[in-house]
Amino acid sequence: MDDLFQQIAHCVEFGKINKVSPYPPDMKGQDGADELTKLALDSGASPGDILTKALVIGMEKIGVKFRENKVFVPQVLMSAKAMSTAMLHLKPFFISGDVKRKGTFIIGTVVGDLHDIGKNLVSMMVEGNGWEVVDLGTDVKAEKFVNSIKEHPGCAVGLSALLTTTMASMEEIVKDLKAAVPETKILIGGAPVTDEFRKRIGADFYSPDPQGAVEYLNQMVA
Ligand code: B12
Repeated sequence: MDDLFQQIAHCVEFGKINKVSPYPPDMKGQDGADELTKLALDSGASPGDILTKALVIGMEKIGVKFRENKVFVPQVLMSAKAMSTAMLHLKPFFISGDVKRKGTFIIGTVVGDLHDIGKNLVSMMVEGNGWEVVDLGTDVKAEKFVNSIKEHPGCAVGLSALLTTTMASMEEIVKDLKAAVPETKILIGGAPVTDEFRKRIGADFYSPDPQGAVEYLNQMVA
């Protein structure tokens, strides 16, 4: 089974979705994350093991490569697509409660801001690492974050901002969240955001990339 897990991890790392997918060219015609995940389930592997010993490993590898600028956004999107295709086979087990997630991560781009590419990457990487992700989309007001946090006790929340103007919205939202749900950990990111800014506005964690968010969240539940 370990060999099959390694093959699935490899498919996720290199963005091999399924047999008919032409990407990456050197894996053309081979089974992808889709077929191999089904094979692993049919062979008796537990959905939890497929998630943690195969899919998460592949996503971690691509996350580290992305942080080190060894791969770029399109490769990460292919990996996320391979991972989410495999996840379709596992979803019924998560829904039935047979497999536990690490926790819930709520994410959104702050009010006034419509940029969502970076936010989606963070969302996919966190989900690929075994978290349930609630994506509130873009242009999200504090109230919507607060309502969602209250529906998911013990969750963490991520805020994304890409405009210098919406960094002000981020500051306001952090203030509102700290007042309404002080125990909730707040992660922030987006191109103009810095750790200096995080300290100033009182958020809990800043990362310039999705992998940092994954590592912070994982150590919360370690
Ligand atoms: C694509 C884009 C758009 C697209 C957005 C499409 C979409 N669906 O997202 C469109 C065309 C809609 C757009 C619109 C605008 N844009 Co624009 N846009 C960009 C552009 C080119 C790329 C942004 C991007 O996706 N980067 C790639 C992603 C992967 O990077 P990222 O978002 O930074 O995310 C990474 C990290 O920051 C981190 N991260 C992100 N979020 C989070 C959250 C957490 C919790 C964590 C831990 C990490 C994290 O992880 C990600 C992966 O590493 C940038 C320029 C640039 N090169 O950055 C301008 C840019 C951001 N836009 C800009 C502007 C001005 C605008 C507009 C105001 C233009 C206009 N006059 O209408 C509007 C604003 C609309 C609005 N209200 O939001 C300016 C902002 C200037 C500023 N300092 O404020 C930029 C910098 C361009 C420029 N040089 O002038 N834009």
